[in-house]
Amino acid sequence: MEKSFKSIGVAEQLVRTATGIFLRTQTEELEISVLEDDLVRVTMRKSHPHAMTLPDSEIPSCAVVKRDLPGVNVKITESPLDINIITGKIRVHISRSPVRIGFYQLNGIPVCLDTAASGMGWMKDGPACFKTIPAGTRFYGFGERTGYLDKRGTTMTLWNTDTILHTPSTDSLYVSIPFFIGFCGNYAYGIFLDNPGKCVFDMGKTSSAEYMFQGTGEILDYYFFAGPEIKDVVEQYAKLTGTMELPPLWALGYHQSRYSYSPQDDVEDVARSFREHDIPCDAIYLDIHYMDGCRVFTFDQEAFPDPSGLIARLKSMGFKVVTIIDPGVKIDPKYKIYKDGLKKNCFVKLPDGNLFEAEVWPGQVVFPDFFKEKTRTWWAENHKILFDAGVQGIWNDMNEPSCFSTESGTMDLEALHGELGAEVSHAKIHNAYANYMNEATREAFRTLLPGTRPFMVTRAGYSGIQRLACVWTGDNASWWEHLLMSVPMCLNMGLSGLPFTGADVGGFLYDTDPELLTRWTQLGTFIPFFRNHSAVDTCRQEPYMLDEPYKSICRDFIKLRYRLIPYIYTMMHKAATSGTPIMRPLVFEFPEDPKTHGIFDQFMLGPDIMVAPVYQPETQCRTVYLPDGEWFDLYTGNVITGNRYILAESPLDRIPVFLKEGAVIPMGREMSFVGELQQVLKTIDICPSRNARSGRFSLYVDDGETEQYRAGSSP
Ligand code: MIG
Repeated sequence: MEKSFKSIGVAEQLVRTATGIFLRTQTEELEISVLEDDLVRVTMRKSHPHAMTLPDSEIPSCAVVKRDLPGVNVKITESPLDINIITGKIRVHISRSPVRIGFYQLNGIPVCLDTAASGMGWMKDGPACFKTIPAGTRFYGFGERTGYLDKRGTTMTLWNTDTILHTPSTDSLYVSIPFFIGFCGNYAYGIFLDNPGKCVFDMGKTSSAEYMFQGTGEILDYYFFAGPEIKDVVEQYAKLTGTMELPPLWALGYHQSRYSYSPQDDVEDVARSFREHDIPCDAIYLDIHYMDGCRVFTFDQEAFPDPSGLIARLKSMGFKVVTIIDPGVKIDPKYKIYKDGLKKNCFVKLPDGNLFEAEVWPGQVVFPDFFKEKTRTWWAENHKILFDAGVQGIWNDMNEPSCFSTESGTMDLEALHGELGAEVSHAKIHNAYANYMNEATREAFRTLLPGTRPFMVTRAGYSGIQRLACVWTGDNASWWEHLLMSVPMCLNMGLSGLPFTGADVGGFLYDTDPELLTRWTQLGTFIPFFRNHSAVDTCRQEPYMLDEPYKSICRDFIKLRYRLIPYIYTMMHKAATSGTPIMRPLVFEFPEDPKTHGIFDQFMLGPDIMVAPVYQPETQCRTVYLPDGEWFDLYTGNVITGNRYILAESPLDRIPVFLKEGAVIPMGREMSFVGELQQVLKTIDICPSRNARSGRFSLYVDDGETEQYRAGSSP
C-alpha cells in the first residue's frame, strides 16, 4: 500500500497490567487495556526507555469522559507465539512476531483484524493502522460528511474546514468525528481514533481488502467497540464519549433564522408575521449584523438601540432569541473585549511570542485560546451583556476556526495552545478548538443563568461535542441535491454520537423556491433540529412569505411538528441517556434485512415513524421501501404490508410517512410556541399489530426548562 509505511517491530518484552498488557518492541511501546467487556483501548507510541505504562496522550482527550473505570476481569494467556486477552464478551489476540492485533467473538469468529502485511506502524505524517475488510462490509459513521450512508471505498480527511460550497465530492467539512461502525450483515463493531489533529481514513479505496486510519503526532490511540449490533456500538461509543444533555423543550420547536435580521424592527416584524399567519415558531436568530462591526459581545447601537426591549417584546409573543458568536476578536485598541483579552493573556500566540492574527468578518482579529481555563472563564463572563438583554441561546459559528486571510483557511499550524509550559501546536488539536469554545459557552450558561438548560448550536466540533451543543450542517445551498444530502449526513452524525442535528431548511446559499422550501419544511418536521436559515442577498424564505398553497402546507407541517414534540422529546431523552440516535437509518432498526443496509433516502424517526422525504421537483409519488411487517399511512390510516418496495403518493401536500405496526404515538397539542398551552395528549395513534407483536411506548415528560430533571423529578 503506502511505501513510506513502517510496521511496528517484534514483541520483546511483555508486562501484564491491571487491565491488560504492556508490550515493548525495540522501538515502540504498546498498551492494550480492557475498559469494559466490550470496549478495548489500544495505544502505541515510540519507546521511552524507562516508562512501564504509557502516560495519557500529550493532550488530555476532550472526547473521552470515561476515565475512572471500575476495572474488568480479564483472563490472559501467553504462549511463545501469542497472547490472548479474554473478556466476558470478546477475545483480543496479539501475535508477537510481527505484532498484530485481532478481535474475535468468543465463539472464534473474527471481527476486526490487523492486516498481516502492515498492521500498526508509522506513516510519514503520523501513526497508522491497517485492518482487513471482509467481503460485504459496510462502513457507517464518520460524523458530518458529504455523500451517502456507506463510506466504503472512499478516503476521508478529517480536518475541520469552513468549506465555501460543498458538493458530493467535497472532503472535509466543519465537524470531524474519527469514529465508524463496520457492519458485515451479521454483526457490527466500531473504531474510534482519538486524535484531534488531522486524521485520514482510507476505507478500502486504495485496496478493497483493507482499510487504513492515520492520525497526527506520535501516538496511535484508538478504541475498539465490540457491538455486536449497530445499536450496541453506538451506545458503547456514547458511554466513552458522553451523551447530549437535554436542551430546553423549546429547542424542539420551529426556529427561524436569516443572515441577518436587522435592524431590530425587522426582527419584530418577522416575529409578528409568524403570529399573524398562524405559523408556529419558537426562536429567532440574530446573525452577525446585530453586533457593532462584528465585535463579539456588543450590540450595534444604531440597528439595535434597545436589545432588552426588543427581546422582552419578542418574549411576550413566545419567542426566544439566539445570537451568533464568532471566536475572532477584532483588533481595536478602543474595544473592551480586545483590551481585556490582551491584558489577561487570553489570545493564541505564535512560537515567537507574537499574537496570531488573521482576517475574519470584523477585519483583523486575534483568537481566544480556549484551551486555557482562564480564557474560558473570561469568555464565559463576557456573555453577560447578551444574557442580561434576555438572549436564551448561543450559536457558535466560524469555530473551525475559519480565517479568510491565511492560505490554509485556518490558524497557523505552529500556533500554540494550552497552559503555560504545556503548550501544543495547533496542528495537533485543530479539530478540538470548537469543543473548548463550546465548553466556555457552557460555562457562561452555568455561571450566569444557573438552573436553566443551555441552548447552544455549533458549526464545528470534534468527538464529544454532543455533550455540549446541537450541530447544524453549515452552509448548504438551496438545491434539491442538498435537501437529499442532508439525510445521510444527519443519519451518519446520529450514528456518530451526535443526535441533535439538522440542516438549514430551505437551503442557505442562493435563492430557494416555493416548492423546494415546502418539501424541505416537510422534511424538517421530522429532523431533530428544525431551523430555516438563509444567506444575505438571497430571497427571503420565511414560510409566511410563500403564496398558497405552499404557505398552508408549510403551516400544516410545522403544526404537525409541534404535535410530535412529546414523541421526539422522548427520543431525545433516550439519546441523552444512552446515545441512541433520534433519526436513524433503516439499517439501525432492521439490520436483519439486507435491503435496508444501503438506504439513505428514507429514515426512521425513533423506532416507529418511517419518513420518506421528497427530494426532486414535481414529484407526485416516490418509491419507499417498507421492511417486513405492517405499516400505517400517517395521513389515511391505510395499512400496507411490507417486505417490499411500494410507490407512495406524494402530492405537494404530503411526503410519505408510515407508522410501524405496534406503534403507540403520543400526539400533543397544536400551539404557536412551546409552553403557549399546557401540553395534553390529544390523541394517541395506535397501530394495532396483526402479528400480535405487542405495542408499547413510555412517554418521557419533565418541566422542559430547568435542571430538575436530573434529580428525577417530573411534574
Ligand atoms: O462566512 O454569520 O455558516 O450560517 O449565516 C459566513 C454569517 C459566516 C457562516 C454560517 C452561516 C452564517 C454566516 N456565517
